[in-house]
Amino acid sequence: MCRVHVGSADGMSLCLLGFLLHASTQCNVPKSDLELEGDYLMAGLFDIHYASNTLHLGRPEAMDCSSQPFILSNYRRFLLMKFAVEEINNSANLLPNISIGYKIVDHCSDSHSFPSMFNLLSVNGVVQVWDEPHNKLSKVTAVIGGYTSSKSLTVAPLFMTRFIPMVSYSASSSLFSEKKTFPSFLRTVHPNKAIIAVVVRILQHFDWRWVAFLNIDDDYGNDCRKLFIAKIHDTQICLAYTKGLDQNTDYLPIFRQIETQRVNVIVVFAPEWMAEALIESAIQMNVSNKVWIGGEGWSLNQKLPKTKGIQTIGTVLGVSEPAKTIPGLNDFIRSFKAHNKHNRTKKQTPCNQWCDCSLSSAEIIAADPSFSFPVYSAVYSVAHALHDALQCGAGRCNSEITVYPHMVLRELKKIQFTLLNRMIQFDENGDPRSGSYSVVFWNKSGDAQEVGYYNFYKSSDFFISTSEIQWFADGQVPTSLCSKECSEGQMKKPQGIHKCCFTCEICQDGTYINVTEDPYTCKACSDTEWSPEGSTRCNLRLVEYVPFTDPAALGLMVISGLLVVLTLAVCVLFAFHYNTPVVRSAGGSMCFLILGCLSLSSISVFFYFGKPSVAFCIFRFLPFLLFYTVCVSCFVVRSFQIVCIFKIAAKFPELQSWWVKYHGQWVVISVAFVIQALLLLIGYSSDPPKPHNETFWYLDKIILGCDINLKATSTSVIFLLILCILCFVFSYMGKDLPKNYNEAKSITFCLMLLILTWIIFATVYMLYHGRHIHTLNAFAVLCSLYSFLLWYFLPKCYIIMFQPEKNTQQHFQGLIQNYTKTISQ
Ligand SMILES: *[C@@H]1O[C@H](CO)[C@@H](O)[C@H](O)[C@H]1NC(C)=O
Ligand SMILES: *[C@@H]1O[C@H](CO)[C@@H](O)[C@H](O)[C@H]1NC(C)=O
Ligand SMILES: *[C@@H]1O[C@H](CO)[C@@H](O)[C@H](O)[C@H]1NC(C)=O
Ligand SMILES: *[C@@H]1O[C@H](CO)[C@@H](O)[C@H](O)[C@H]1NC(C)=O
Ligand SMILES: *[C@@H]1O[C@H](CO)[C@@H](O)[C@H](O)[C@H]1NC(C)=O
Ligand SMILES: *[C@@H]1O[C@H](CO)[C@@H](O)[C@H](O)[C@H]1NC(C)=O
Ligand SMILES: CC(=O)N[C@H]1CO[C@H](CO)[C@@H](O)[C@@H]1O
Repeated sequence: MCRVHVGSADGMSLCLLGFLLHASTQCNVPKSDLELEGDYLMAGLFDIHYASNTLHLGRPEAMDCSSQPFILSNYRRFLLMKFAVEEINNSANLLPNISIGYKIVDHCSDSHSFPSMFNLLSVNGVVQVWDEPHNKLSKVTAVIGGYTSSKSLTVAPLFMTRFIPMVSYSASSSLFSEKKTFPSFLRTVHPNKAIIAVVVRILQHFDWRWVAFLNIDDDYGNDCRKLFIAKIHDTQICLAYTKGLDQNTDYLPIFRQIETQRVNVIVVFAPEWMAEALIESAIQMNVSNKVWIGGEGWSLNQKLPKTKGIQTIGTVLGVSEPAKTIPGLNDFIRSFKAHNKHNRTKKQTPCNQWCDCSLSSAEIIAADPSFSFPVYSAVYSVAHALHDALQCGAGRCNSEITVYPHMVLRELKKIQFTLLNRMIQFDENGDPRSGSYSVVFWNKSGDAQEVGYYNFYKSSDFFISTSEIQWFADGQVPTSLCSKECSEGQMKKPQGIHKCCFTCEICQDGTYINVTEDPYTCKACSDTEWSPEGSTRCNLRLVEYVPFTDPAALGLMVISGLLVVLTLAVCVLFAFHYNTPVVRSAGGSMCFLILGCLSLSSISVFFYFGKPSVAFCIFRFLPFLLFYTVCVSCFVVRSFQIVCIFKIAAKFPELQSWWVKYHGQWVVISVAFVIQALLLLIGYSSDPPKPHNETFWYLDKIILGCDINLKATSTSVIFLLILCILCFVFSYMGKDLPKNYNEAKSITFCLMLLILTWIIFATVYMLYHGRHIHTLNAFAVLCSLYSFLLWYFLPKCYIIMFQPEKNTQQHFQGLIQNYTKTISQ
């Protein structure tokens, strides 16, 4: 039995803390496969057996590993170390004339392996604690191992305190990159960060966003999970389900949960033995149609891909270090087995350096080859460091130098050599500086077929050959989504805590969605843009207005020019026949004022076209409102006078004399003009009309127009309206006056036309909102002007020119006499 005696202290229970005291270990070590004498020793930690942590012992004692379950792949790794040491030993270039030996420990238990560790550190059964002469130091210059992160964490402090380099071939937890805590820890395997990056790349490549993550509940598995969650944080991947597993886990509820959540992709980070249990129970429980993504621990497993029913669970992908055959290893294993055919009796089991391994060489060769190269390169790294520390070269080494572990550590950090075409070099954290990963697929013949790679240190190039993978779903790449992706133009409305679960809602018109920016909100388009329902972008609205070159605009401007010409012609005609009764009865000099105002009003028409500016908007309404008011007030006065002459004058003669005396007509017209001018001035100065972009009626257009502020302009419009009504009332009162001598009748008719025009315009305005509403508005203005010109002035021109017999004093006298006769009857 391997016993640990506490020397100067008196408590046996302090055994495990013995390294603080002056402790000694006593192991009578017989010749074993796990040990080799040499000038310098390497320790090797290999989990050849596996003892569960739940094993409880009654007292502190070393564990007998050989009775625990055997792990074949680790046995192969142990043989690989043996092979590497032998190769180095026989090499003429590396460490010439120096022999290296090893002490390999079966590191089967996490908590019960301290005696073996103390054995490694001891010299002649004594563990040095204080700074004592160097000659009493252990011959162990470096440790190769350990295998799992947890076990490495437990024993690392023993080696760290002495700066004994620990080169692990498999402990990938991120913790070991922390050089403050693990100053002499290096590794030839990539830290978990790297493999998690590959797994996430695979998930992204196949667009799997709804995944489950199962991990062994230890330092390795939990580190992987932590890194995975951090890595997917900014991606579209959601972690639907996660669970830490141990050997007592009941898998049934886990698979049920995964099934209810409809997760189709399961990432598993577990060691070989756990993955075997997991996959076998998945087969048993009829789990089907899943994609499994394995970590390095089991992706190159040799037994599982050949298990019966493995095809039913779905497709298995894995990430592993690239397959690398170590030349000569298989021959070595065969010859080793040939020399060790005889059964050895299990005599003494010193410090777990015993293996009763009656296996055939074929079985060993076929074991899981993962971590082969890391083991091989770890041994070589230490040898190279030792080589450098001993200043070896040209067939001999400097024999004066005594090498201590810290010297090996210093050299290890600097080494740089090529092994099997691969560069071996450590970065400042003791992690490998370069490397790559393979993506493997478990094919129908039960092999891990390489289908892709990931080169993460150089340019992060990633490749995966989808066509080589035979999916369970008839060649279709399986999907794993919580909710189906929304179709274009739809926004995601989150449901629950996961960003992957949502319902889709179509974006309303006038809004758009840019999924690369934010898939969860429909953004509103700006005022100058538009979009139909379900848009991914906004379109510029079409800017519309009536340009001067528009045919309708040209036509209206010509007509309005014609108006000016006509009024001028009428003016000339009236001026030549100024003293005739027709002109007199039409208003005499007032006619010129009316005609002038009609011409001035027509200025407005020109400002209905072109791109509106503030000035355009002002001139669009101002001339018409102002001068048309004057026109209408003239007609008010005319119709009032007619009524007055024939009806009121008789009853109120003093009113008529007052009217004549004070030029009542001009007073009224001036007052109307001043009132309207003031109203417009106040209205426009408080809030002048501005260009207005009409976007309400048409989704895809902007109609440029003027913003008529009703508050500011309504008073002047109402004033004009009142004048019109007055005019209408007066002219209507005179509708039964003498035939032919009847301005009142034509004024009524003009006003009727005017009102009709604007009623029609108002109706159209309510129904039609296109750009030609402005053309129609100009047309309505022209109609208002022409109605007076055509129906009031033109008949008089006709009489002047073609019926001069009616344009005589006698004719008028006769008419009036006739009228007075009918009145008096
Ligand atoms: C090899 O080492 C032995 C002692 O370890 C020494 O006697 C011998 O000279 C060395 N040979 C060479 C070539 O250095
Ligand atoms: C799996 O399927 C087999 C046969 O199809 C059935 O006998 C067995 O009970 C099923 N197991 C479970 C856990 O559903
Ligand atoms: C070795 O032991 C196994 C059983 O442990 C036995 O079957 C086998 O015959 C033995 N071989 C020799 C050479 O003794
Ligand atoms: C499976 O993969 C192995 C190794 O890559 C290959 O030799 C074999 O042909 C593959 N089998 C099938 C059915 O593709
Ligand atoms: C969406 O947003 C991205 C990032 O802001 C931008 O590069 C892209 O052009 C946008 N797509 C569209 C259609 O506007
Ligand atoms: C109206 O639209 C025109 C043309 O798109 C633009 O230049 C102007 O700034 C807009 N005006 C307002 C008030 O939005
Ligand atoms: C155990 C072993 O292989 N030892 C070898 C070490 O290397 C020398 C030559 O350098 C051999 O003679 C030993 O047999």
